[in-house]
Amino acid sequence: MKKTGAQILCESLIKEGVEVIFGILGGAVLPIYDTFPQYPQLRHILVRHEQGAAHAADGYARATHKVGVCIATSGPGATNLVTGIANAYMDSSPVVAITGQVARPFIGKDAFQEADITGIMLPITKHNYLVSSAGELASTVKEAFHIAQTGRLGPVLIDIPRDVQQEEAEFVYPDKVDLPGYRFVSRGHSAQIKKAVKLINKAESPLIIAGRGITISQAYSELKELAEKAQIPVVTTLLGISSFPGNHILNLGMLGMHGTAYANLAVQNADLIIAIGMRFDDRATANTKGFAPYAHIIHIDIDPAEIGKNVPADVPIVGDVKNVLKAMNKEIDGKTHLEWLSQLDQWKYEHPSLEIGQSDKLLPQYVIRQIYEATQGDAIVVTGVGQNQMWAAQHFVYTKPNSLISAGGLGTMGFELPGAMGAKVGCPEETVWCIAGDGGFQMTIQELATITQENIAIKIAIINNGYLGMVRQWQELFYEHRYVDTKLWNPDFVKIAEAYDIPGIRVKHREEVIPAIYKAMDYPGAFLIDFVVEPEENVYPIVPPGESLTKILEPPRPEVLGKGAKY
Ligand SMILES: Cc1ncc(C[n+]2csc(CCOP(=O)(O)OP(=O)(O)O)c2C)c(N)n1
Ligand SMILES: [Mg+2]
Repeated sequence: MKKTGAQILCESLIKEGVEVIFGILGGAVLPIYDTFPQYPQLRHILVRHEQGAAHAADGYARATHKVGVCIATSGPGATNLVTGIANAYMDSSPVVAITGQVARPFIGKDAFQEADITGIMLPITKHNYLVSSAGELASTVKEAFHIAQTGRLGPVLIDIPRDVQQEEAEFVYPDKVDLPGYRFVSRGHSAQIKKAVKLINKAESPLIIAGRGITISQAYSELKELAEKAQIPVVTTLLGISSFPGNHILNLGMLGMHGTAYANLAVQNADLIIAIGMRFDDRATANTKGFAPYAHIIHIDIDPAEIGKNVPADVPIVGDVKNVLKAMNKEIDGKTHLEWLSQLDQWKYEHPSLEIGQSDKLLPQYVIRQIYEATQGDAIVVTGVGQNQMWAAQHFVYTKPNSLISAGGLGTMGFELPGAMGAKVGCPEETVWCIAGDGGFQMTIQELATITQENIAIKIAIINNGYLGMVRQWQELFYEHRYVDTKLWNPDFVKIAEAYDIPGIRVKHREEVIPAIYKAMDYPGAFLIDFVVEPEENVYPIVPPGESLTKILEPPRPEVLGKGAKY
């Protein structure tokens, strides 16, 4: 039976198991929207800015391990998706973006709302399509979903001219894809695995660096088995947080620019690094010249392009980390590494990096810690970018797999609100906390309307320091305290929330924190807390930009100094 391109698209999405689409309509996607009522199984969530649609699809994808879908009209609708798609690309998040394009006869004529979106998105998508006939749509959707969710995950764009949406064609959904040029390796090479096992079995001070690849391939138990069997301590990248229990004795926390001192010291003193599903991002490695000077490096990643890109690997293993770890674990000897672990304990004692100082002031770290205490880790935390993100990474204890969602690679302010929205839509049973910066929150603040219209019951904690805090911190530490344009005049966020029909309260004092958090959690719908925190609090430890991981600046407050900590 013949169907229109728009119907073929909807039926194909249903075949792929899609339940939710985030988007905004416009002329070039009207035929698609016009068919939505025929497919009530597809829930469309009307956002207020296309950037929000892309971030929501990304948050949904990360929280559910499914593909997130967003849709926008041609021209400005499509270009508004760009930041969100780039964000998904940098963090290997499987998103399929659908855009309307001007009708085929108008392409290349600078038609109204025409933009070469496949050209624009070429470097920020894993693949993209400009669909030239309705007959191609079904196989295009099949391919797009296959590419987005296999190998190294990532976003795929399908650009569909308006007249293709209206054209009729036979609908047959293919069983398989035919992509001879698209290959990925999921099983690691056995000889490489043997080499790695040999190194692990003879290492004296081994260290695991766990990245987002663990979460993507859901290799939590395999990672735990490796760490526990051979007593190997684990440090995580920002996106690797929650791939290994935050309260595990072998977990040293995050490495890198804002990593714990002991995680960074572990990297710099290890004789073997087992880097798993991570890409040696510069925020994790600091200056690569001085990175892990004594270590052999085993690098396990599904993407061969990552091997040797930033840090050379002695034993590269290309494959899905779950499969590779399974194979490796069979051959690993039980070990205790007593000397190494006691050295690490010593560093922990000397550098208590994450102790929160005793203070009458409202410290942002305390706020995050109390959200952890109230939830006991049973929540998904979605952060903004900057200080709030680092405090959320440091002071919440992520005991549950995949419980931190954050814009790591692109560092996109404004991700927090729509990202949290997407996570909550995907996981309605979960408590979702949006930890927002007062700056970042205002970049996608309009999504409060979506939250109310669609009843998305997220809890929003604004870490309101009245500054573009992380940049102010850099001005303080590296630009001799010259605060140029980082101070923010802010609106009354509680009144803003109320205007969007979301209850909110302001918290200015320490003793108000816990009751406010419980009030938010007890409320059945969305709730906002404006935490007016100490404005010039800094994120510590910090490795200054350009330095190597051993140059660790720790907090200069006497009350949090550990014995023997040096500055
Ligand atoms: C879209 C975007 N623009 C600019 C930046 C640069 N930047 C990084 S952190 C930061 C400050 C963020 O301020 P806020 O959201 O209030 O968070 P805070 O650091 O104060 O917690 C800025 C401007 C960015 N990361 N993203
Ligand atoms: Mg701020």
